Amino acid sequence: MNAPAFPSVTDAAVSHAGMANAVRFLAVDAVERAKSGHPGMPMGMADVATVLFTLFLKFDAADPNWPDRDRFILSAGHGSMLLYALLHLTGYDGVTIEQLQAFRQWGSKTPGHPEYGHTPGVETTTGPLGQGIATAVGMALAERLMNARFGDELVDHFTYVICGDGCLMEGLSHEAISLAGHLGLGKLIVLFDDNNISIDGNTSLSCSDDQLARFGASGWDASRIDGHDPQAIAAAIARARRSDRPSLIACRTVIGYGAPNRQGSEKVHGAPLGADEVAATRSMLGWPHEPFHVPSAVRTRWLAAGSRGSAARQTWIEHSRRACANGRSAFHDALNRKLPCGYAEAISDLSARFGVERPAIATRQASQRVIDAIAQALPNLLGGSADLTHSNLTKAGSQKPVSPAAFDGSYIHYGIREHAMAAAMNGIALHGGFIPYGGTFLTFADYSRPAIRLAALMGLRVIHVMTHDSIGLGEDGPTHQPVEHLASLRAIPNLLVFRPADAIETAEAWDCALRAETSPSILCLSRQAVPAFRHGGVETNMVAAGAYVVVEPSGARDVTLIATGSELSIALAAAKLIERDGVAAAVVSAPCFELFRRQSRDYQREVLGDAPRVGVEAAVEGDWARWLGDAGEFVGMTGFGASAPAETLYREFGITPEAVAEAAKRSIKRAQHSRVPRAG
Ligand SMILES: Cc1ncc(C[n+]2csc(CCOP(=O)(O)OP(=O)(O)O)c2C)c(N)n1
Repeated sequence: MNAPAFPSVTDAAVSHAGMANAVRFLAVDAVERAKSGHPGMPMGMADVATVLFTLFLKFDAADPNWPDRDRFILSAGHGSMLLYALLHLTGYDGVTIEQLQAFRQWGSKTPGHPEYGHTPGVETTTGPLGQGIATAVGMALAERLMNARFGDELVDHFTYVICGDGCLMEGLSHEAISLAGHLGLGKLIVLFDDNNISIDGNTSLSCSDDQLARFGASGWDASRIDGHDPQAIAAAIARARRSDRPSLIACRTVIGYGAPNRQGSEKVHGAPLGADEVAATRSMLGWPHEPFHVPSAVRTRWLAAGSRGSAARQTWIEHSRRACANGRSAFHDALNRKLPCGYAEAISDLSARFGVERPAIATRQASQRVIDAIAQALPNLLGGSADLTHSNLTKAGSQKPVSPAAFDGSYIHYGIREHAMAAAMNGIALHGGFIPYGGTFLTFADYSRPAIRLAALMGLRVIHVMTHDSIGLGEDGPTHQPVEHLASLRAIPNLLVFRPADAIETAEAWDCALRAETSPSILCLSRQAVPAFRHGGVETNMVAAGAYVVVEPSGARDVTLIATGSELSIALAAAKLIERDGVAAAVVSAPCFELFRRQSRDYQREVLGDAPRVGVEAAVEGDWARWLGDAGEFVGMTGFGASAPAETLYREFGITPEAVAEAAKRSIKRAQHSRVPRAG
């Protein structure tokens, strides 16, 4: 817990300046070679990063995934070369000098912005400003939660963030800072690149915030230092590590430090310096070396920094071995991404019960029953809601709220901070040890969308429980009624958007989401009750197929009705209506387009059939057309909803069994018409 004894940063054989300049010039040379990138930030923050990595950061380059390592988040992702230079110099496998020379090129380990899972040592994908700091809040929270469960010997690390003015101007930072301050995340330390410059010029163009006062008001320790004075940097970090509050260290720096004609100006933010300025910088900083050359004494000292944590890691391995002396341990179970056997039993018992009871309840209520049924079998399930717990029905009876005095809890009251909730859940998933889920209304998915997109890009198992999923929510009106959200969320690659139609499908959707180790999920759930249509006794998870046949007529199909969620019962009623007129309709439930897309062509054809198709969903059409074909028709919304009881809205907006029946008949006619060969 105490600050490490650090040598005077100037009395080692290689000076601090030599170490920091190695970082600076790798960044300068890589940006120059790529002819694009951001040299200013790495040049400005090289001193801070050097002090952090050589004296404080607990890490071992030989094992980038050691669970008790400190986390380092480069929230200012545009300064990616700062991170790549550090990873290279400290000896991360694969981050070679050739990779730095291939900065921003196809297939390299050094993409424009840091990408999780692509480069060892990159803890999260950053680039959209503000995401890194908010993700880090989730990591720091996960650390405390794990610490409360497993103790200092197994979990005791810091989360460090480098962010810039841009991250702090983003609204997301406010939510994140506020949440971290409330929870008293003392092991979160933010190093703010306080250089007063962003792309347009001086930050005074657009911002007059007193950042220290702002963080102070949210319960942080906040101080300002000279970001080029290694002693001051070290002292501030040491102080921050002793604090029981999160800490902001505003590091006053000069962007592009050392570039004589460009430093301190926006000109150095996001463009190569150019050959003349690079030469002038070499001369000003006393760095006569060829591009990409690091003198061996400097290299040796950096590599030593990279293995500084080796002894701590060995000690941790011993502790970890002791923890599972009897073969298994709760700690290792938590880190294991596989679901325990107890979970499988709990979820299949519940599905069977739903099959017998056939409850006509809202899918959000079914979800509540799922959570209650699995919470104890899944001790690493970490729930929460953005202040809609009683509407989202996200809290299991057994879950205790998390608070600064109770990190052993497993339910987070995120407050009305949807975006920070989504980003923090990403951080929790990245940290390891938990499966996070969090609730809000589907219409507010837009507030969290940037973080959801990053979860999909990173392939994180994060579960969003989004209730009140259509006009079916009724009287709250069009502000609260999602219409375009399903379509827009389905457009995000690798995001599983589920819209279950009854209690059994809800249990199956939860099961899919929990088993999706490399995809985030959104469970879109109804406020209003829906009838049960599935019977018990089906062992297979039907939702996992994305879409499946619910009703198959005995003879050939005249039409196929495809619906999701609360509209499935409308499709089923429509099928009965047209049956009276001798029309044979199949009914397909399509709870997850993305999973259906992943099925074989044969299976898709089998489900969709050759007959004309009608889609039913109380939302805008989006990409339904791809499933409906030329003759098909969509019954849904074409604009915003309105404030009225749900039944009135369904009637007024024409989403009824009668309307579906009419659409079916029209589709059949259209199909027949198109089959008649044209004369002449
Ligand atoms: C959400 C978001 N908006 C805009 C951008 C484009 N952008 C990249 S860096 C930057 C300016 C950041 O300024 P600052 O954090 O002060 O970085 P510095 O100039 O000090 O490197 C902007 C607007 C972005 N990456 N993310």
